[in-house]
Amino acid sequence: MAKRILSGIQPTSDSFHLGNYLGALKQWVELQEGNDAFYCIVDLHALTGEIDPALLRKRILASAAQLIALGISPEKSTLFVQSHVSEHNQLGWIMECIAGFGEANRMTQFKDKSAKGGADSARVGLFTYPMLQAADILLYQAHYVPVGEDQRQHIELTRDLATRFNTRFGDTFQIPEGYILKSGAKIYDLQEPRNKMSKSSGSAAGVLEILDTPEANAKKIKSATTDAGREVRFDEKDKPGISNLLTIHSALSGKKISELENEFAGQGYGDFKGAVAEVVVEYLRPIRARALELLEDERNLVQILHIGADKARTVASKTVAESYKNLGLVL
Ligand code: ATP
Ligand code: LTN
Repeated sequence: MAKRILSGIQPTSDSFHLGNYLGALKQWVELQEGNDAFYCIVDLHALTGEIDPALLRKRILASAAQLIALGISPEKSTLFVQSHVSEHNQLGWIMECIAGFGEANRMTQFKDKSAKGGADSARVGLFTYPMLQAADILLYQAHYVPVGEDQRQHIELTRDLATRFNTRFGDTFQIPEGYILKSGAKIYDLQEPRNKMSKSSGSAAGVLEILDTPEANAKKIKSATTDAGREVRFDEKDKPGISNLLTIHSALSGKKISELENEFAGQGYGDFKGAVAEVVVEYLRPIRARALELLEDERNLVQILHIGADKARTVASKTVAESYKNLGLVL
């Protein structure tokens, strides 16, 4: 039987970057095949940070357009926006009432994020966010949740909450498993190749954005930090910049790193960077064009998302009804 997959991504940047794509979203596209995949733009989670209404709206739509453009098919999978399906809030509250304060307090992402802005200014929503995430997953009875390593603790919490509920109130939820994306490449900042490519902490010149112009991305690659040597060789310790570019080329061109090392033997870094720029630009060109085209017809894009939400709600409402009934609420 087809496995149910669920994952979510926050609409917190104007554009996804190549790290998001190669580390996560490319696997989302692959997992559509042969599985029953639900992919959610988790806009309610994005409210736990600074809220800029105009920007949030723009980013939700841009996220949807990019996901479709990079291969998430609204026919093959269920693509939707979290706030369109109010069952997320309903089950989120139940999860908050199942979770202990102590176990919520152990979530390291909360500790990291609240430490950045000072614990007193962190919102209550940032603290309860993992319980909403558990609801995102359990509503759809997901078997597998593809996420990065940083989300492992939230998946464990989700499993604990589901098991506790099932034991105390009767079988209600599928116990999900994390599908930790190890196979996905880790991509580093072009300017600071020892740091990961990141929308929040990366340097503007070091992040390759999907919606950036081909010229801008080519320029960033050509000015990427490399080492003083001349050899195009994979060596993460001594040649992090060149290694990162080899990883990017290999992930997009499908050529093995050893093949690339042979191909560029005896050539300078300039030629190699030119080749990487071409591979990246040609790969992203149609994706960017399709995303911009989708963004031009906002009504159509929102309609696609509403159709996804209708499909999601059909599954989610059954789970909420079942959990309400098992809790003793009168339906
Ligand atoms: P931030 O650094 O602001 O937290 P981010 O740019 O790392 O954000 P997230 O929204 O945290 O992006 O990540 C979305 C997905 O992309 C996650 O599954 C994460 O593991 C993956 N991802 C993010 N950056 C990279 C990267 N540099 N290489 C590989 N995968 C990445
Ligand atoms: N917390 C995740 C985003 C997220 C998610 C989810 C991932 C919210 N709900 C459900 C998988 C399943 C993050 O910060 N990357």
